[in-house]
Amino acid sequence: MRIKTGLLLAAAVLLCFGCAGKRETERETAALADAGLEKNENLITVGVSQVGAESDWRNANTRSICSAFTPENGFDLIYEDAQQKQENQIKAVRNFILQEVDYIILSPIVETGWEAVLQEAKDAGIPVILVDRMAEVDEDLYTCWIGSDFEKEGQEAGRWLADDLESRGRKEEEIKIVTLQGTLGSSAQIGRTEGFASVMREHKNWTMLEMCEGDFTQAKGEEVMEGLLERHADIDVVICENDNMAFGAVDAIHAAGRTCGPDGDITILSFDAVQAAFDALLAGEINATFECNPLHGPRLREIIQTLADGKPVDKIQYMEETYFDTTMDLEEIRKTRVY
Ligand code: GZL
Repeated sequence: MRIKTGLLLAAAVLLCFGCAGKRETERETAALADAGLEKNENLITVGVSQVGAESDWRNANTRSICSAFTPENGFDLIYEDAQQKQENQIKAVRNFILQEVDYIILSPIVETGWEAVLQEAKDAGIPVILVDRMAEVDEDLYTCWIGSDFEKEGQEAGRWLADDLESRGRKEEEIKIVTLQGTLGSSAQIGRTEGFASVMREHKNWTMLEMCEGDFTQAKGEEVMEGLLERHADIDVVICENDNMAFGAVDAIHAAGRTCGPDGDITILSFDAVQAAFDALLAGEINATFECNPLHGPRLREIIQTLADGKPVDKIQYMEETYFDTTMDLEEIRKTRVY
């Protein structure tokens, strides 16, 4: 796996030699070799632009991808962490193009703003595979997308809440809800928000008091939940659009002297189902978490190997997912999970 400074060196080298993006002179090749960036023609070079390291889910996703694209598996991986900034992802994709990688894998932090750079990748003849989140572009600008059905995840959470309220004899009760949203404009946030809203519309006695962006991080989740508790004394349910925000929400609820979880006065529903969420379920701090499978690495490797063999791949590919709550044998279940 090559490092970021190498990308900058490559860009500088190619800019010095007239970066038509083609290594046509021996000097370019020698300069890139000096920078430790010569392309190993025996390996498939894959440039990966990752959102960041904002959550346990993201780190599990990164581990899955990086362990799939190794030299032993026939790959040369160039990995770029965008630190949750779209401009860093766009720079990374442009660097991948300069280095003439064989494939680009991109997890778009938000859905908009990708048309130009993905057109550049297409003009350079480099296939782009979108992973995890979607980009709002013409579908001829990416080869395929693999990820989760976020709207279905949101609907599952809504249906779980309806069943839980009914089991508690609260089916007709006025229920006050707040939402900690993920990064606004990201596919996960858009889908989960809309999916839950579609079920809310079936329950006229449910009210969404307020939705605030928690950016998928624990710190922001805690900060946002503090504000919500100050503004609303009557919260019954908190929808957290990922586990890390849920952990922050739990801390804020406890700090405010309130209780949450199956035996508390505030129900907490979350998404991702990372190992720490199992800890929170077992501690009785949250009620349920809706799985978002981050293990894209093996599927991505299979996709690239299929493309490298000149065979077609499905345009849209969903991951298998479920949910977990405190009625289940969580200690047994967690033993079978790798994230
Ligand atoms: C979902 C992914 C989201 C996770 C968060 O596929 O995009 O981003 O739910 C992560 O934990 O930050």
